[in-house]
Amino acid sequence: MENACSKPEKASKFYLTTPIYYVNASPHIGHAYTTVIGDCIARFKRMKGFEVFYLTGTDEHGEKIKKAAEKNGKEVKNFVDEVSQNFVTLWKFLNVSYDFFIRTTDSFHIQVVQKSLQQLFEKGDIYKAKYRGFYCMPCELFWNESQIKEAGGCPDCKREVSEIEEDNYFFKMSKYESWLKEYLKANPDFVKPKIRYNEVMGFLDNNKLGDLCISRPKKRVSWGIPLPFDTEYVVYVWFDALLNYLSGVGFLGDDKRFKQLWPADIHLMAKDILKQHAVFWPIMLRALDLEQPRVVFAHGWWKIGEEKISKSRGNVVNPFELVQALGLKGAGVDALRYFLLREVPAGADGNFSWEALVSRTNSDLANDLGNLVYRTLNMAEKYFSGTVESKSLPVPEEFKAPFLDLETNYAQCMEELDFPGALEKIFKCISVMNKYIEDKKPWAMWKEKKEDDVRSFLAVLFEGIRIVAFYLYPFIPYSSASILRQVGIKKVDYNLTAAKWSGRLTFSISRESPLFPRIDVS
Ligand code: ME8
Repeated sequence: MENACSKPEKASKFYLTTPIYYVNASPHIGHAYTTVIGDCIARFKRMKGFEVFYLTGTDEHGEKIKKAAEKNGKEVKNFVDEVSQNFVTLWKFLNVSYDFFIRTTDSFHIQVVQKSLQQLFEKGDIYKAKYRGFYCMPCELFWNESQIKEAGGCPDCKREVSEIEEDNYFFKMSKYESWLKEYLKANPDFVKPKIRYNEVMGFLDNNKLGDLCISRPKKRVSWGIPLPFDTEYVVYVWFDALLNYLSGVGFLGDDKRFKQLWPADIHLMAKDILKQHAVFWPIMLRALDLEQPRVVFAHGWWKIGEEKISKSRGNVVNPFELVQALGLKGAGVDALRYFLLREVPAGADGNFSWEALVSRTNSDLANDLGNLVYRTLNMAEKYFSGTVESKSLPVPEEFKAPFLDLETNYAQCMEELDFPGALEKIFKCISVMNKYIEDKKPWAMWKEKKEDDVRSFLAVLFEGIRIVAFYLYPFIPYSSASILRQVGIKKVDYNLTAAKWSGRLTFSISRESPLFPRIDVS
């Protein structure tokens, strides 16, 4: 099995990133997906005792952004401030525990970009030459004539491209081509999952790496960071954007912090921007004499039918509206997070539908988890006025295998970003507990006046629920905290070592409204 983010771990820090998202439109479910994956990893790593630094942010320069501002009748800086804030608001709403939100219009970032450009220019890795090519504005990518002819438009998005001829600055990527090939051969775990690694290797085998045009004349593109050695030009957005991973952790500003955090342990993104992260980025780092990130992980796309969900295709799903439509109060956010992480393996594409979201929520969260918690709390209330004090905690035979499997293999699944795998293990324990209630028939025990048996029966269930709530924390943090409060655990230290059978005998419940009422689909 592949291991995306555990090896090799340096000291106790863990630095992870999402892409910085374009601010030409508001965030959608695709952006939420990457950021929720990042949050799930960040919470898990914190539970394992790592000092986590989780970076996300927005990519705010370039022609595409300026055009979007004009279309909205706004001054460009006001426009990017507004849209960037929509991302911040969404991440707070989705309970994303990021540590820093970077914007490419932040002045410290601009300085890092300019200083890095200057370094590369002085080193001779940047030169000026005539440029002729075809430009796809939505992708912010250049192509040559044969690529355009073959694809009948932009090879990535199939849209129309514009022909451009002008003097520009180039970054000598070709100089590093053989180094990159060797590096990737020697580090087959650098790009994950394997299918994406093979894609990058295939790309490098079938294409000669040209130098990268990294400037745009200011007269054509005015919204960008000026080149420090020629202010008639601004820098290409990708060159600007990728450097956020360095500026976000103190590069060329706070040496101590930078040394502590760099290299990144995992860069998360979808497969659409793999080339920039697995080809451009390692070469930029090599040219800057910096260490390589540990892992570049490219997940799949959420689609509707055959179409990728994207703002330019106009089929976006708004996460705020989805959560509201679920009508589950606070737990609606968890339902969406759960669906995104449970429904498809992180490497594969997923098909989004409202029906699938509702069905997942009803079956797993309302029926299985919600019911288990609700029934157990009800019994504690009915039989013991909410306080269960048991003399013993006999772990039932049928609990042993699934709980041991969870304890032994959960971390491995999480390290491999196998979220459905980790959740299946948790839900196996939940279903065993539900079956235990059916089999044991506590109401019959109660009738037969076996009070102590009912006490230990409930204590076992509460302990099992306490354990699964810990393991669920990275996925559904709001509900995990609520479950723990309801079984009487007020102060929680989310640590994996606490997610074990503890021999706890007393549970004093404190009820809250049901977590996941069934959603009516009629
Ligand atoms: O590319 N399914 O920004 P962007 C899954 N600014 N993930 C999706 C998705 C979908 N349908 N749609 C978007 C950029 N994403 C650059 C990045 S980084 C130095 C610069 C997610 O706003 C996914 O993470 O187009 C994808 O890679 C990213 O949003 C693209 O965001």
